[in-house]
Amino acid sequence: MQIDKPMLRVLSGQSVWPPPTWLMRQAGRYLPEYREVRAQAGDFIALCTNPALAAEVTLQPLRRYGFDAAILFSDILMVPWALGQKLRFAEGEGPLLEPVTDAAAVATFDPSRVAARAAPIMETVSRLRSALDRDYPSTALIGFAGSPFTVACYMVDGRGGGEFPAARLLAHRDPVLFAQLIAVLEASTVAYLEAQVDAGAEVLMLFDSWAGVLPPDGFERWVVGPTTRIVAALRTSRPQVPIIGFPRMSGASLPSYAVRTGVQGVSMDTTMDPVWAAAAVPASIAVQGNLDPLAVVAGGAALEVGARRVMEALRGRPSIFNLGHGLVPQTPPGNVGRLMEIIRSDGE
Ligand code: 1CP
Repeated sequence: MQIDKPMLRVLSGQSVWPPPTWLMRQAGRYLPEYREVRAQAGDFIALCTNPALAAEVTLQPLRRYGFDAAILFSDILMVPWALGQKLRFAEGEGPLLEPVTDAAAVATFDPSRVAARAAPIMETVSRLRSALDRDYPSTALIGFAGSPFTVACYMVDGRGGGEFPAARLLAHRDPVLFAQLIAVLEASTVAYLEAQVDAGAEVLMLFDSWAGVLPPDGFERWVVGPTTRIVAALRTSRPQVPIIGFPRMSGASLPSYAVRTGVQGVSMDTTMDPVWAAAAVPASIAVQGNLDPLAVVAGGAALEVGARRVMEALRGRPSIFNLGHGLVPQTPPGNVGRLMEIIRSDGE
């Protein structure tokens, strides 16, 4: 394990300054070179399951900006896809799935087949690890999955959008069925992430993008419980690999989520006061975040002031600079370059 990588040092509890930096959705539509490969691949699933092209788009932002981490180019919905749920990405509409509404649908899902069906994604991970070892030896490779609750939201509602009325209602109306779906996703996620580690991932991230829609008892049962069990399983089977959790929009629950789930790092969303979070999360757990992605679109004073405010909050504790959510397609690539200059000139 190459502990000299800044990301791995921070996730082992050390402070590194300037903080290692990567950006959620650092590969994607704001980059013209991504749009070119995307057009060549045809549809989005074809891109995610083509190891040569998926590795290429993962590496594109490293060539421009030299981030401290590369994140596998894939999607959280590749787990439902590997479970056999019908999935397509409609142009301009986001993901569309055949909604899961009953026990018969859940019974068709077999977690033990996920890693094998996702073999092309593991091949991408393995190519990426070789490319990093050769060309970017201090850059860490992040593998990821969605957390069970967030993935279940898409599986039950069949689409994105952020409200997920069908999934939230199912959790209330038929908690036994919802728990069965969550259990399938827990087992699938562990197997899928273990396979990513075996292919070369050095850090894992769990995206719980919609954790914030739940009431407190739901947050406990559907977010903290499954995440704690997934982290425990991975810390036992692959103890060398640190895990970052991202319970988006979970507000004041962030520190207790961080402590109780056993993660090595926790990601702050855009709404969170980083000064508060940096103090409230124990210093043995890294914090990651949380510049507003729209400050990167705006550039100028919004970017300078926003970036420096986050930097000041992160100083003196294990931290990773990132955004509070993903880069958006209208981001000018030059503003990402400027952001990296601001971060890297600090402390010189
Ligand atoms: O047309 C395109 O090119 C598709 C746009 C796109 C991209 C670039 C999608 C569809 N997914 C991705 C890549 C992706 N998704 C990555 C790897 C790239 C990187 O970070 O550099 C990752 C980590 C994700 C994770 C993901 N997908 C999340 C969790 C993070 C978050 O943004 O909250 C979620 C919620 C998704 C679902 C998804 N996939 C794609 C879209 C447009 C959405 C959101 C749908 C919605 O709810 O509106």
